[in-house]
Amino acid sequence: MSQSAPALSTNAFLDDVLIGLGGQPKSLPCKYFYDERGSELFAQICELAAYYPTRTELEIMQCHSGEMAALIGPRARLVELGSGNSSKTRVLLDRLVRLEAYVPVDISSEYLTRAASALARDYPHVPVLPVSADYSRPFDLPRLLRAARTVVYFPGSTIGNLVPSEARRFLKVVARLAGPGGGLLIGVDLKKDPRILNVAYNDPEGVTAAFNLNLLVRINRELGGDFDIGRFRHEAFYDETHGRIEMQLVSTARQIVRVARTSHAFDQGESITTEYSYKYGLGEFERLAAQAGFVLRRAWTDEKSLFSVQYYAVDPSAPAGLR
Ligand code: AVI
Repeated sequence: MSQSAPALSTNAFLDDVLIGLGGQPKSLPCKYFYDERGSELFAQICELAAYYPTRTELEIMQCHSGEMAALIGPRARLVELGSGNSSKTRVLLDRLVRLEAYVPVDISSEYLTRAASALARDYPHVPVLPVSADYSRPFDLPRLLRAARTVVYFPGSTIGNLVPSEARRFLKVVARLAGPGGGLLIGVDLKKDPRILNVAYNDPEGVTAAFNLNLLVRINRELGGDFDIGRFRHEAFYDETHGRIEMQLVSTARQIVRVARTSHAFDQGESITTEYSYKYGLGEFERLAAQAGFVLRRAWTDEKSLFSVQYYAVDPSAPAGLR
């Protein structure tokens, strides 16, 4: 509960934090996990034995990249959203024929520049045209004269961090970006035994806990907050009703926290929701994508059906408003 008037701010991070802490229940947007330390911790999560999505998606890519490349076809413009270090993309780039351009889009220009120059060195025949942008907002693509089609690549099941209504809206924007004849190659985490999910977000090494708590460290550093990190603990659980992992930071004491001249009272056991990670059934995600103007061409999964990579075409018969 916010006990004093929020400070005036021109800072989106501060605005979002004050709105989230003022809500009931309290929440914080997961996009703010990724400062430098948060990105490092996320990279460590991807290497954990318990966190199956990254290695399983890579395995699917390695097994089926030939088919994926055939569906994408020659002379495409491949646009990767949230490209990070573009590691999974290399598997595709090894297979794609006469790619007109690879356009990595990432909010972190530092990551982007590093990844783009490494790719340009390793794939000298592929024009790499990085775009530094927050892909959740409208942005322009570099103009190309010859690209046959635009294919958007959105790996990592980042789509799962949006609630389904936001995911649908986001996919509509992607369909518009890809345009007529375009496609979408997307990584989607699947529903499974909740025990596997619960361990993946509660790793014994405590890296996910550190990743979650780092959000409070970031608020303290960047927004002058006074969160006592020792008085919050990480919690993550699978909510079967909503089909999602919910991550929270739980206050272990009754306490008042100050952020930018606002006070926020916590009861003992009160939580801040920091992330949802939705898991889908194959048909369930296909229906969501169809509502955004996509038709499924092919879905690949691993042997245990933990994760999927799916290729969609922009539906030529979808009404313009859907695209
Ligand atoms: C980035 N995103 C898809 C991850 C996920 O699994 O939802 C973020 C994450 N949160 C905790 N561990 C990983």
